[in-house]
Amino acid sequence: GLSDQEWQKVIDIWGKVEPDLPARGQEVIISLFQNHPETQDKFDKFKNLKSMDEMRSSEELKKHGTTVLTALGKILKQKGNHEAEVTPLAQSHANKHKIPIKYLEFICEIIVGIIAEKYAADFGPDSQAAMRKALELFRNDMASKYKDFGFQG
Ligand code: MNH
Repeated sequence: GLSDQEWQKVIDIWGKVEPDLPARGQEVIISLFQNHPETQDKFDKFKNLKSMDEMRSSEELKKHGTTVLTALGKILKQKGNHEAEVTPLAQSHANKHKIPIKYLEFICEIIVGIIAEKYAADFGPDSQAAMRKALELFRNDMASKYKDFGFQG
């Protein structure tokens, strides 16, 4: 798990990101699709978006980015006691959306990269390491639920 200080770093940096969730969420989803095109095929509602222009002007994509980061923020704020949040998310992502754990690794890496780019002054090496640990914990708990549901992930 994470120490109290590590959780505090995670909570602090998330406090900087939170006012900009729609913009950051949009960037995260677009970067996911650009760097890992296979992830876009998982979205019936986004697979038709081809150019960068189409992605940037999709209000639906921006809304989804906000949904994802809002859910992630809620999970991070639980400081590891996130069973109540992670269980339904694992359920939908395993059984309904069929999202491999590998894709969760992709998005977590992109989230860290975008925070590093946009909040460099507030996201030093210690904060970055703490955030990576928190995201790893989230993914591990998702993976363990996937297993319970019999999804190979
Ligand atoms: Mn994801 C829907 C959170 C990563 C594909 N996602 C949702 C919803 C939330 C959510 C909340 C809406 C409620 C639900 O269906 O459970 N998603 C997350 C979080 C992460 C995440 C917190 C990681 C961080 N999701 C991913 C990744 C992919 C993905 C990675 C695919 C590569 N998610 C989906 C799809 C939907 C969805 C597909 C359904 C979208 C729709 O049609 O509305």
